[in-house]
Amino acid sequence: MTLQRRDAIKSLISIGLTVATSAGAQGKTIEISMTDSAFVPPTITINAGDEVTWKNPALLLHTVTFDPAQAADKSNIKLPTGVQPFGSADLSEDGTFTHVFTEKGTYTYVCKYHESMGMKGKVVVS
Ligand SMILES: [Cu+2]
Repeated sequence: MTLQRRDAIKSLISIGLTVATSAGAQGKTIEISMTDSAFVPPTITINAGDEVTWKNPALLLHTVTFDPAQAADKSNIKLPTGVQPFGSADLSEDGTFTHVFTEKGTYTYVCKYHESMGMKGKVVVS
């Protein structure tokens, strides 16, 4: 391997490291999109302290609902012990909702308008 190539590879590696660590202590931001009847991706695995932003590019109203009292089927909502229910208001086109997950565990949620169509998601915080 020539010196030049090694330098090129080294600088690529350092760019990668910079990107990976730039969010640093504040955690990463993960984006979830909404189609007409699904969260994309439906399941994510993140670290405690990461922030998740849901974006609704669809014309339909959607919600991000981690509250069993608002779900048609309470068993679609799961929260780690001690975590209070939470969720968004109605999200119209281009609406967003952001939540920082500080407690480890498995969370499941729904869009309360399209739950019966299978609009469900899961966040695993490790
Ligand atoms: Cu919906």
